Amino acid sequence: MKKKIALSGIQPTGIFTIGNYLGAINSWVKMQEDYDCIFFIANMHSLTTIKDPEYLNKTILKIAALLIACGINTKENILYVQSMIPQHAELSWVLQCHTQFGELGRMTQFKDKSKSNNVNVGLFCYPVLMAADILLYKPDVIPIGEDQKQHLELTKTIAKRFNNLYGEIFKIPKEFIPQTGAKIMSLTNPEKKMSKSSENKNSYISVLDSPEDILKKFKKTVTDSGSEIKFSKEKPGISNLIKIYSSISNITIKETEEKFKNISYKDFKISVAEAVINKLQPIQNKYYEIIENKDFLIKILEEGSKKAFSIAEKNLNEIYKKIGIKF
Ligand code: AQP
Repeated sequence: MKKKIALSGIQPTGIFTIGNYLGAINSWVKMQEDYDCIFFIANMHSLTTIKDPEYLNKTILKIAALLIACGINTKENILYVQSMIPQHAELSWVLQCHTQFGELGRMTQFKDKSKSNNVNVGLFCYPVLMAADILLYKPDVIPIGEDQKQHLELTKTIAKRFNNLYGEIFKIPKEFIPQTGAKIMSLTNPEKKMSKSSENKNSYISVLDSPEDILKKFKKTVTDSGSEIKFSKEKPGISNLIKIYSSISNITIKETEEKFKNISYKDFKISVAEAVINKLQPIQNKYYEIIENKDFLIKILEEGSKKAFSIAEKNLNEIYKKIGIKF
């Protein structure tokens, strides 16, 4: 029987964090069992923030190597680079003509990222390109972190609007959010999400951080004035650590609370750091093997892009015919 399709992407804005890993990549790896997966490196999205060609180019290959090191199986699934498929940008334009200005202005990520003076139009239109990324391949499910939920809701709204106008074109995708680790927060400000492009290196754990750095960063994490290892709204710092420990160790929040019930904050931080170090060690070892072989990585991305192109070309042709811009 034909499997359902799952699709998701990651921006090459930096080496990914344990937030990206626990919120997204870890579930991508698990989903390979039950779905035909399409994964892409969202380099067009990263142009909204990165204007450094050499850095961007190198990071694309690093992300590809990391995904493979984490367990993405490129023989059975598709891994490609967004910019190799021109249909993403083409469909994005079509969808922009069916999206309201106000809808994009309400996006939380845009509001957060547009606080500085340097706000480009790409940042505003980002969710429409994301809608195009998804709808182009007619996937069934989208594994994402909770931070992307609002963007996926907008994707569904645009798809329904489109289908109402032109007839059934797009499949309405469902989100898949992992139960634990859905949103990992910054280690220095637990009110903000952990981000790979943050200027403060202590705010995140990169999956390639050394054991020494991981321990140092966890020891410095912001916690609260209490002493109990308890998950609650009033304890965002400790709750974030509990979330990290639970998802890394594959146990529930309750089980983590129980396990560390008579432990000090200081010792708990060390235990979280050790669990993260142990989880990342094999991924790092594999990564350093793969990254040496640039030709192998480029070949995988080119092969994946060929497969993605044939799906995207067929689907965009259908869309163009339906909306009356192709004979
Ligand atoms: N802190 C997080 N907790 C859980 N999941 C997260 N994701 C991102 N941050 C967290 C999930 O990772 C996937 C890939 O993200 P992305 O690279 O496409 O974009 P992003 O959400 O903007 O991630 P970053 O790390 O915050 O990147 P920058 O710093 O470049 O903006 C997505 O599924 C996302 O939900």
